[in-house]
Amino acid sequence: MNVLIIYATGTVTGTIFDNTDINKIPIGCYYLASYLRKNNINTELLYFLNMSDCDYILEFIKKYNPDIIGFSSFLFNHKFLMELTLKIKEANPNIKIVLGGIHATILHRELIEEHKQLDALLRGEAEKSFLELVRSGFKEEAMQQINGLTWRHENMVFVNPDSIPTKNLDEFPSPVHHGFNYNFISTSRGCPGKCTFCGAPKISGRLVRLRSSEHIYKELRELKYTYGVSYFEFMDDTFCANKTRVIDLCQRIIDSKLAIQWHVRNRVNFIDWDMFQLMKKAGCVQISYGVESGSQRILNALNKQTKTQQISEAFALTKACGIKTRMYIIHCGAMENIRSLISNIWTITKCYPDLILLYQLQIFPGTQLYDTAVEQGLIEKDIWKRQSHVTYPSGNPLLFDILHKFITVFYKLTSMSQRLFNKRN
Ligand code: B12
Ligand code: SF4
Repeated sequence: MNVLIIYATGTVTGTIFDNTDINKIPIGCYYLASYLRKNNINTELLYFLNMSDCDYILEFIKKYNPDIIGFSSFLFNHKFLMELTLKIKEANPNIKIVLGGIHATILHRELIEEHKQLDALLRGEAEKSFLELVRSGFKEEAMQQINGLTWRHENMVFVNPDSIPTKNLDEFPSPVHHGFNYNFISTSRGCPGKCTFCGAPKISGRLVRLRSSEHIYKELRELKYTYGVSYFEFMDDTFCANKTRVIDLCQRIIDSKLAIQWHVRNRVNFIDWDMFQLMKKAGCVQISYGVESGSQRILNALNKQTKTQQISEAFALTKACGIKTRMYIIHCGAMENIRSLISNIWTITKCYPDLILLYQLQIFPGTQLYDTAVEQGLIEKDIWKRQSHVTYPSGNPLLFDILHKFITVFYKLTSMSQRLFNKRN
């Protein structure tokens, strides 16, 4: 049995997306491939970045003679995936086509009903269910038993019960054990948050599950000594949520003199002086905060469950510990007004981040924001079928322009003062 897992972006141009992020292979694909390899399934992971030449991809696929191809789906690539999978099925109807990832999880029923080339979709985390599907040989009786599976049989669509996310994440092998070289590290799954713009809990649920510090440390060590990776990005929002685990991991890195540098994402409510001090010692060079807005009204509208006061405290503490800061701001289109603009400018000035990333609010199917926007008549329910990204309706474009210009000038001034400071010292 030959399995291919494919991450194909299509051509990403003319969107507000930053291609550098889109061109990063999702770590979930590595996990799926590793779990199959661990279970002796012949598996390859292919990626086709920023290109939409289906014939080229088809030729490439032929070389692997796959029985099953699994695609990782997002809103931004789903239109391309439907075109590509149709061509694959036309070229070889025996290949079973499976879709997984966030987009498939949310829109499984619509996708399988409308796209006859899809044989099955797996909802949620899928290491175990994908293995079961591969082993089922797509036989009806076996497929009925697979949780999280939406499938087609003789023109009928079946939606099996949801799968239960695996509690012990250490059960899954680190992808580095199975031949993958990467620097993104996922240390937890699940999020208790209810941010209106985020679909994450739909994939991994609200219960936070943590990998052990020992398991993470072994992964870092193996990546460093096998592939020479010395800069890592911890991807989860909740990395700092469990202080004991962070301290234990840092201590292992320090004691073993692993000599790595790393970057984490954090929430402004998970801050601690001792923890940050040790993180700095263990090689943490930057903390990114999903601030989203300096306006409490907007934070409440996004249900971010943070206070503006916590934002300035988090930045002050991080800087005091000698760690660089990155601030993510979301411009919320029609929700913005002159007061929120001033609040954003004030927050940036007060927090003085080393880097600011400004995004426009996106609306993804499956999020509360999407449902509300449909109810309010701001977007059509099936807009996702036509568009690869949906931006929250814009209000006064001047508000975005002013914020954007302010950030540009802020950068110029801060880098100038940084240069002067470096010269004097
Ligand atoms: C970390 C992260 C990133 C990192 C990814 C780093 C990396 N190399 O993996 C970066 C910053 C690069 C990133 C980029 C983007 N991201 Co992002 N990201 C996340 C985040 C916070 C965690 C993802 C993660 O690592 N999960 C852990 C892994 C193990 O799980 P997983 O990837 O979901 O994979 C599992 C299942 O989905 C499933 N699965 C996945 N693929 C497949 C394929 C098959 C065949 C099967 C059967 C199953 C399956 O099985 C996997 C194993 O259990 C999620 C939110 C979340 N918590 O899910 C957003 C999220 C996935 N990102 C999102 C977006 C929009 C993007 C970008 C488009 C943003 C941009 N402007 O560029 C790009 C997309 C490209 C990409 N490569 O991911 C959205 C997607 C929404 C949507 N409906 O499309 C999410 C859900 C956040 C949100 N706003 O709601 N992201
Ligand atoms: S944005 Fe972050 S904190 Fe909010 S629900 Fe998504 S993953 Fe959780």
